[in-house]
Amino acid sequence: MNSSPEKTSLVSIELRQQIKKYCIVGIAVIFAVLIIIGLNQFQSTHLPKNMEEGGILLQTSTIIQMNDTTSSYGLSTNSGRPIQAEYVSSTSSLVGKSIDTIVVKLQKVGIPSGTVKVGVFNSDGSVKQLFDSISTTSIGASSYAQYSFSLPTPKAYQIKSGDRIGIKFTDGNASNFVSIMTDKANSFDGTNSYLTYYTTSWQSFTGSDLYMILEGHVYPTATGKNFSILTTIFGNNISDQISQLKPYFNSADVVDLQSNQISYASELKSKLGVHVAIAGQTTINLQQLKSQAPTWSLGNVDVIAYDFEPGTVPDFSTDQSTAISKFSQAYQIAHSLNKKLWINPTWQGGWQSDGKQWDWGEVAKNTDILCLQIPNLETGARQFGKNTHGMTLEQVVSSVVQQVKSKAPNTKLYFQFGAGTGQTPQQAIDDINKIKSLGIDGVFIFPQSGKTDFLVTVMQGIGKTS
Ligand SMILES: [Ca+2]
Repeated sequence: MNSSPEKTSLVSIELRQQIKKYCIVGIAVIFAVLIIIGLNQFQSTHLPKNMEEGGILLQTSTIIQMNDTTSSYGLSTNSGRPIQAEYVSSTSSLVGKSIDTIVVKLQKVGIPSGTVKVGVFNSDGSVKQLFDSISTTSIGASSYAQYSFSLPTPKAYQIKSGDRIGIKFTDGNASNFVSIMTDKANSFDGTNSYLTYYTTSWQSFTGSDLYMILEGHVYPTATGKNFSILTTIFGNNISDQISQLKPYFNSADVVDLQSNQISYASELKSKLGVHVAIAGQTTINLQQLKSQAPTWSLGNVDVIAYDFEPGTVPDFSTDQSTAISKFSQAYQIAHSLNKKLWINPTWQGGWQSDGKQWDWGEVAKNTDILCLQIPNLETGARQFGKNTHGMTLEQVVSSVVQQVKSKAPNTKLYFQFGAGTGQTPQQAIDDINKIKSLGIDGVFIFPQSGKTDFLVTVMQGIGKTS
């Protein structure tokens, strides 16, 4: 996170929120063309301290199921002895425990080539559950080092009696192999769990263990009234919309206004109890934001929103370092006004020309709220997921959660779902319900102008009430 002179005074302020907006500009000349223009919105929100207990701050917790870090003796793994593992007997303390991460200590000897598989193995040596793989080229030769292998979040594996947890390497030979560290002091779980390796049959060493750390992680998800919603209200009849939305919003939520409707901020706060975000009335660049934002009446505003999407935002770039520079500047602008920053980039815009995707953890370091638009991955996402980058909606969300929560754990993470042409509330409900338990802080529901009914239906469908 960037630092600013105001940061200290904002420590108790939470954020969330954000932006978004789209304006429909109908140019009904001869061609009666409707042009939908995405409006950037900047909003800022100060969240009260007590919001931190209501689904705004969701802390990931780590549960360590095995922690044997005694280093005694290395054992080779190669074609003649392809599996080294910790055996889980029926009385093992590991039975029934959930893990998503395996840590072992490895060293390369000679010049083995191939891939080491890490996970759980069956009695016949086949892979029961692969956690991850590592090429021998990525294993150090000078000394033993810890290597960590994880299932994609939020997947977990529940350990069963008879499991063999470890590594498998079927290449190499007696001179070129992968060595794994063991504990000959049997520090873990007595003879209930112990070292085993496979040659042409399983060999058991009840007085030893692998050097091994097994971890599970819990990604709490707020539910019901505490599930955090970002949304935007625009168009006509703002007061009527506020009245209609009252049963569904509370202090866990952030509602965005465009800067020309900022006068409704006090009504939003008093009637809905939400935090208020503000965005530029039209798509503006950073320089315009910097000059305009101080002129807005920000007294009831908590968050400033900065949109970042192709086609509508002058600052847009697919280059990660360029984008992060923009986010960093926006952060400084928001915090100079004692507001939090909400950025709203698109997942697809995060694919660089070289084919690499942004590291969303690095992006998240430069904002208080990261809301990731997943256009075409929004409602109807499943069709999109099959033909774009080969990732499903759940895989996209899980990968972003892992990056953001590991590098910027204090940044609030949201995904945007919207009401595009021809999309139904049920599609949004189905997709949100698929990903709401994946470790996110909430979702941004973007209705088209004045479509309050859509918003209400979605709120009901995902169980969100005040
Ligand atoms: Ca043991």
